[in-house]
Amino acid sequence: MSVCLSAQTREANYDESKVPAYELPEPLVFSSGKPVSSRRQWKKRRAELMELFRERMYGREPSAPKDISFEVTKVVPDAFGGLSTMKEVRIMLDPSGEHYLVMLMFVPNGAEKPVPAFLGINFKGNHTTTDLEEVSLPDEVQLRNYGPGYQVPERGLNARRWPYEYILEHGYAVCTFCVHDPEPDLKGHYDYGIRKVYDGGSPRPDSWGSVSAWAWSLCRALDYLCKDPSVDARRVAVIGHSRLGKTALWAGAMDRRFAMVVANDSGCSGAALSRRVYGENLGIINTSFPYWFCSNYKEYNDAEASLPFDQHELIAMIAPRPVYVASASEDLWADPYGEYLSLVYATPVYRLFGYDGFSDTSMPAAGDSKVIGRMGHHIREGQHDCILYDWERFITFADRFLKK
Ligand code: GTR
Repeated sequence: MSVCLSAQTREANYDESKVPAYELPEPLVFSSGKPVSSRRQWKKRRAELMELFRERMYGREPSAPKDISFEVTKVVPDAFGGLSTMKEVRIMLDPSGEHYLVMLMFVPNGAEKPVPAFLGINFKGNHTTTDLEEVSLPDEVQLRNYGPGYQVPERGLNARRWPYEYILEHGYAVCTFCVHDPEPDLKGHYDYGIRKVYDGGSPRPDSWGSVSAWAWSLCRALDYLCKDPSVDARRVAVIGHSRLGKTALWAGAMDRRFAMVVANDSGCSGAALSRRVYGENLGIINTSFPYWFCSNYKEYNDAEASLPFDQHELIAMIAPRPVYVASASEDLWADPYGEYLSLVYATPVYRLFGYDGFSDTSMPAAGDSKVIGRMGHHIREGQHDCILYDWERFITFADRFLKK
């Protein structure tokens, strides 16, 4: 009987009238029931939430490695017809030299240095983010860490998601690396990624999942940016689409050096409230992608109401830094309304810091775009994707906070 029930709830619900009645945990109330009434108390509450998210959902990441080296492996001073300097940087993830990121970066030429930057992971390889021939294909070490049988996708395949020239013309550097560099985004590939190295061979129920490993790698990329004089590491926006939007949110919570966070179509276990159980739900995500989160998280399959937190508290942990949540009207799998509501329910924490946020609980119409205080939101008409339309709005938002 119960098997039957759980199979039913694992089917995605798209009917608003079937969203269960739910009560969200209050970000400004400690687990003990005591209210948070000052910024100093929020510091403690935030630490309590971080601990809960680590133990129950993302898993525990290792501390930043010491003595990790960087190497600039390529410089092209006149990329995009002179608009930009392109660099490739090898960023070591462990002392063995067996695991590294190859970060591709474009810095606008002629702009006053250091410049603000966007940093985000790509799905299929640096060479898929642009047609530029100068961008290297993955090397032998990278391919070995992606696991056997990996087929290198064609150059420029995902270029529409990375409108580099537009970003550069607006005065921002842009930096990216392939998701598979730290940890392959493939089921059953634990043996190939960085998680295993730091887990000491085998995972525990609260060992980091791959979303945590990707987020941690964004922090390592930021470590490098702190040493690159062309970029202002105090003005870096971490950005991501979909599973990598989930990752950008967690990176922003984990590492307060990120000055801004942008999550595009991040959906279930990203910006969307889990308790709405609308579109993709925890049972579905933990079954399709059992390696994204720690194994404790599976306890909440078909039991969202028993989570000790919800995703609005992930947004709250980014406060008071600027945060942008974007949705697409046809991307119901990601629950656009639930993504928006997370902003609304994180607003009390922004207010504690003296910034306004969203308070209207009605669903914004397709095509709407709004900034209130340090929160931005839009819902693009169309499908799950990240295109120039989205970037135009991210840049307008970033101009408010990251330009001098
Ligand atoms: C889907 C997954 C979503 C989202 C998406 C993506 O298959 O169910 O949570 O992450 O992939 O990353 O494009």
